[in-house]
Amino acid sequence: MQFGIVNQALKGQNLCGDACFIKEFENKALIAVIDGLGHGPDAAAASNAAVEHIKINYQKSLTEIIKGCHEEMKMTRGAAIGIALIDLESSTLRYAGVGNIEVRVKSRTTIRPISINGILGYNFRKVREEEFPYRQGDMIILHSDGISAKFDLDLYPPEFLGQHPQTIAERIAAEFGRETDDLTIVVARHGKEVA
Ligand SMILES: [Mn+2]
Repeated sequence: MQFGIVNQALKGQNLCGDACFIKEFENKALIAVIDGLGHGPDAAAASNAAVEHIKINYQKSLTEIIKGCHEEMKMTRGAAIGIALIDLESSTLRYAGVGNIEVRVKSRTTIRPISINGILGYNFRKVREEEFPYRQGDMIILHSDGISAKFDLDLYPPEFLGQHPQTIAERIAAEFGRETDDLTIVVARHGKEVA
């Protein structure tokens, strides 16, 4: 898999309240993006608590991981979280999210994973885990609300979307990054883009 990552703190802050975690294992790739409530050290403490939990529990189901993060984050101010699991063996994409982490998928079919409302560590009731087909060349993007809601993959020409995920992540961050929040975007793709 190829990945592109941009994770930057709000201007004037030393710590980023957003965090991300990527793990490749057994023909799978797990991608998590976490946005600690607000910004600064307290937001970073919340998102880092989630990352520490995922680091040692990445092989569990997305539902179990999210429930575990919720328990770990109870002493923090909480966070939004989105976790995608790409399984190259079963050609599937699983997604579960709580709060305002956005997911975009570029595929031949329309795939639109959705996060449910809530704040992990605070008010959270259930997890909804969805499964979609994953084809070689499909591109998955997870981002925090540091990227404007105006961002749309259809605004970019297909030639551009065939470039390396890091190039894509940096351009989207430059063009749709909001100046009032921490920003995280992860772009992932396995193999060449299929038109
Ligand atoms: Mn945010």
